[in-house]
Amino acid sequence: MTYSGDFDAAWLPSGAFRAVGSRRSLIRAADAGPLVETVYGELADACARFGGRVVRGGGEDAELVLELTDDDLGDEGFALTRRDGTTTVTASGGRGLLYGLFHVVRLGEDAFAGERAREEHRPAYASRMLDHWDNVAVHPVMGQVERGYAGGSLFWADGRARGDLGRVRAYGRLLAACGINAVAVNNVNVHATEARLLTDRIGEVAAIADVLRPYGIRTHLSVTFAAPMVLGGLPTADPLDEAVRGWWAEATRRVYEQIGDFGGYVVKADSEGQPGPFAYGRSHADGANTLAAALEPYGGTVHWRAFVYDHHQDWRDRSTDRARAAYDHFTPLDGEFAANAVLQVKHGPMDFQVREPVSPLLGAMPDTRLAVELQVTQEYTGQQRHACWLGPMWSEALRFRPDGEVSAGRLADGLVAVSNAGDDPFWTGHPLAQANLYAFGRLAWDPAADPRAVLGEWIALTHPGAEERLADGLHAVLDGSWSTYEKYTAPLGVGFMVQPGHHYGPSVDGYEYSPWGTYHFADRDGIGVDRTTATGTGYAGQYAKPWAEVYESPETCPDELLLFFHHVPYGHVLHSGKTVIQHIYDTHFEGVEEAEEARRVWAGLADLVEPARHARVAERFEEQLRSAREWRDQVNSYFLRKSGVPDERGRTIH
Ligand code: BDP
Repeated sequence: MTYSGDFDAAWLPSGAFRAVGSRRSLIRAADAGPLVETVYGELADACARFGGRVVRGGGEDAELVLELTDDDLGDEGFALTRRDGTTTVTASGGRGLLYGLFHVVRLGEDAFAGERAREEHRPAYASRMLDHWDNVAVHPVMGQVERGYAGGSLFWADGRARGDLGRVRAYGRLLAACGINAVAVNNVNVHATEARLLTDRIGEVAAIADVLRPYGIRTHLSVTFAAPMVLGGLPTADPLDEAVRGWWAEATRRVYEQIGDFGGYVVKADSEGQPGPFAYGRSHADGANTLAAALEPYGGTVHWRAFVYDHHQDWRDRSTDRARAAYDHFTPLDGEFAANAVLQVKHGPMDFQVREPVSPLLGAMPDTRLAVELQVTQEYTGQQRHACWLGPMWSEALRFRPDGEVSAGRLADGLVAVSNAGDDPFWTGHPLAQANLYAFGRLAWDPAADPRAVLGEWIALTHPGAEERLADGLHAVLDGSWSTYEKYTAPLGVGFMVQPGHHYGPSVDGYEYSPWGTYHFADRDGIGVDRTTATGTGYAGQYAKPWAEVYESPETCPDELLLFFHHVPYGHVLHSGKTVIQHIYDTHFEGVEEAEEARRVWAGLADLVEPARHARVAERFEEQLRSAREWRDQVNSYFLRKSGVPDERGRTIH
């Protein structure tokens, strides 16, 4: 498919279709639906470009066959075989066929070489969703996309749904090509204009849903818990009130009149000022279940966020540790949520920091459907001005097992992420941040995949036919970029130390004396938050064994999480053999050196990368380096002055 818009082709440049587009293909599907049409359209376009041919039906001798069969592969799975010169993709549903086609595109020429025994592919997570924190109207403080670093919204412009949805279609196509099957089109903080998308403005959502549907993507909407009052004029939003329940049922019926395959609602309630059931003395299960009941007749789901905490915290009160909040609020409700309610849990207990342990809630609600929420938009990881490839971080989180067993299986039932895409020509502001979006989709399909291999896929698809030097260079600047970012920012899992409000750049004490519950407790003697059961907030005790024990003691706690769980003196010796203070100095110097090296490597790739893309990344590396030095200097001089301990290597600390 070609798009006339002036935006980057990301991981679907036409060259990626050379192998499939130069062959004779056959599509066999008895009752073709919109997804089969999409598969046909993709192949027809590729063939028009590369001289192949695609036919429907039968007969013909083909090199690629895509076929709907009765195989039991689920709606999204597919099987791949190659025998006697024919590569065959079979699927039992249209989505499976589309994912199978994109799989063949990813394999390129390899899909047409030798023989291939039957391989079956099925997604690990049935729900693979992106939340867009997009406002329809530009918000005075947050702008159009809350925590968006890639321009304006893909969906909304000039206060309404875009008239030309061509770019949304291209987005849907990119998402399908990495396996994403659901999108929520507006911000979880629902302001007045956006609230109305649920009722009199649902037609705009329907227009977006129409464009995403052919790529197998279901559309969801963030709604305000107070909707029965603000939209329905009722005196209450009490979820157990009959009139309120009736209002939700009727509003939902109307939504499905317009969008037959509507995915459901996303709700942020009793969180950072959003309304919720607490106002009526009701539980979050009561709240979620009222919306779930309204959605149930139509097969919809409510994603209810577990990001509930007190943001007017007193640092002296150890019982309200923000890290404990989600577990404390929600575990007593296990078993009470409706079957079509999904509790959406941030992967860490705090808020998308560069390093956090995995939320203990994920292992503690066996009778509740859970989804893990990741943040692809780089709010706390460099805001798409810094190169920070998050595949390794997510891979680590998704492989975590609450009971300590290493098993296949999944951490939860679904996977959700906050999108990093916008109307920027490169989609993601930083062109290399496209790799994060791609990796989210691929890891949601297969969380056991090697993240480095996933990055390799993205590199190969995005730069088909490129010299090995380019792939090596991209690996060199991205493979270790999360670790580099971690080195020059907040150390050893302590988190934050960012500028309040916009969260870009260092401010060691930025959140230290405010009520948000985000502290490092540094004083002249030491640093870190005591979250042990013995002497601290008790957070470590929210884990099952072995983790409760591993985290409880500084002897066994992994270095990278030490300050998340423990308050220790600066002279505390890490497993690495370094003291905490020396670790802070060393990592901050190293992080800057690594950023310098990445900038140098990137500069050396100028002859291999399209000039506009190269220039955009080069400009971002300049800013990354400026910012990394600022982090290094602020953090190192802060701790030099607090601790009075000099750098043992005698480097100048500014
Ligand atoms: C925080 C963001 C804020 C979001 C909130 C959320 O700073 O903009 O509204 O998460 O997840 O990380 O609701």
